[in-house]
Amino acid sequence: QLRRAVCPGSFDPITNGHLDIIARASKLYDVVHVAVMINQSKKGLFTIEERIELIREVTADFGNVEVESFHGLLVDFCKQRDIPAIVKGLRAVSDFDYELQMAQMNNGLSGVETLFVPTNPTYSFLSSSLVKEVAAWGGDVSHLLPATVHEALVARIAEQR
Ligand code: COD
Repeated sequence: QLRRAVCPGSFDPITNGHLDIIARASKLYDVVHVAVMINQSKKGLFTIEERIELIREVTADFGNVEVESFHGLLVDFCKQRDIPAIVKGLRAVSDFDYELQMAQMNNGLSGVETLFVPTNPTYSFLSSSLVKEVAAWGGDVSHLLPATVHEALVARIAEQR
């Protein structure tokens, strides 16, 4: 039986920090599912389809990453696909409180385990929202995103002006 894990998130858009966690998970598991979780209360800069497309492009070389969106609870995504493990990056202690709550809630709901991978220190300050803010004000974020994602971000910001 294939060993599966999921890397969930909003990925609006995917950053080098996300990509580092997905790459490391893809070496530990046979199949890594990347789940773009739909949150109707948050309107993103990119549509769900655009996020999926960008993630597919930058994870294609890994060979064992499947990307899809999901509307609902992460534990239901896992149940439907027989995924026993959630892999998450931990950036700093500030992430810990909320991540621990979610890990415990998810485990209580369905028994799914959460495994934390310590963030590469190069990306410990990096989040999609900071990248969008800095880019919107003209700051250079090209070193924080895969090249195709950076191009898409710059284009989207230009469109919005
Ligand atoms: N370095 C390493 N890892 C990173 C970095 C970085 N710089 N940035 C992000 N990550 C990792 C983290 O593990 C993070 O959790 C994940 O990538 C996703 O990040 P984001 O910002 O795209 O996504 P979030 O934080 O909005 O994702 C939250 C979820 C969508 C995972 C969560 O809300 C969820 O599971 N929602 C589904 C509904 C549900 O089941 N709710 C109940 C939860 S108990």
